[in-house]
Amino acid sequence: MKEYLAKNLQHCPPYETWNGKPEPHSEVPARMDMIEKALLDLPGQIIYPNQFKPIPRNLIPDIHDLSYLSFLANTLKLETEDYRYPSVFPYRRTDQFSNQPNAMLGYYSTDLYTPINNKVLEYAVLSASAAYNSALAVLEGDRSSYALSRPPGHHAGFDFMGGYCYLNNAALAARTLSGANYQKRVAILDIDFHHGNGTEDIFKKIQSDLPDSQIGVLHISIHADPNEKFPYFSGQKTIKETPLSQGINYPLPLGTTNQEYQKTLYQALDRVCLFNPEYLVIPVGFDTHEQDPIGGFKLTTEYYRQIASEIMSLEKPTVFIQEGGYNLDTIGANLTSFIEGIEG
Ligand code: Q9C
Ligand code: ZN
Repeated sequence: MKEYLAKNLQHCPPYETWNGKPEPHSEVPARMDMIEKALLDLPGQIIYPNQFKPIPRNLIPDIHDLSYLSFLANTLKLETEDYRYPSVFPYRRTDQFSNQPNAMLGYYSTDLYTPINNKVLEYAVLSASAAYNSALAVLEGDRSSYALSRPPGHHAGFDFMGGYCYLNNAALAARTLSGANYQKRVAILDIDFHHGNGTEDIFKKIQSDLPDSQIGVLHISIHADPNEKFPYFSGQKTIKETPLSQGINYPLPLGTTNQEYQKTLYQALDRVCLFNPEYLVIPVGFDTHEQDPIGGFKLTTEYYRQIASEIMSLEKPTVFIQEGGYNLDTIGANLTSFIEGIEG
């Protein structure tokens, strides 16, 4: 399997704010050093950014709003690499926009975890390129590929950033696999600890008017109960009557074990099979691990092998995209176990 590595070691937000106080940022460059170390010990072929093909110009505007992209483009004009954080957010249902820089930063942000500087667009594009190139590998016939992307992407929505994410890597992979008019069916199964609210938002917006029979990209997510954890305002359990365009959500309680997770994984994989996709996109987060500092599930390193092999048993060409996973001591072993499950 080819593994596309976008480490972006320079990307280093200094802190995230919790309860008004700065705390060390969880999404640190060292995550990717540990990931690269693990990859070097595995038989796959690591592809570095100097070998990435550039993302065609039309693709990103297919999944993100032009005004949001122009906001991101304007970050290039910031004078320093100092990270800026929002201070003010629009109140609900306001119809008044503001071009004032601080106001715009609040408008396009969902939280105090995702700062901007004059380099974040470059980092986000490189991270998205790993996802795009992974999708190309599968389109060219590989059975699987893995984008080791940083910054992550699944909390970036059609017109917002958040949860450490700026551009939606998984959505870009799905768009690439599905084609311009979403002719080919793609199922996204998000197994990060947090709800994939950004990806859900994008495909909801793109497909809002479509009946179930015409959905091109189906979004499914297994994640922590949003009554307990970020992103709080999305990811509640789907009911039978919910149109497929809204996505399918499986919230799980804190403390979820391998066995409990496995039951839900089977249900989710059944839904994937019912949809009968040509391709799979799997946003992967090792923040479901028992020792993750910001998670709250109890999955074990050994169990990731089984998750990956259950996914591969569907026998669909599959693109894996790295999202979260914040324990530097276990992220390497977790990735190794997962990749061994992919390779069987
Ligand atoms: N006090 C991803 O896993 N919450 N993003 C942190 C710490 C933010 C996670 C709270 C979680 C964002 C890609
Ligand atoms: Zn996460």
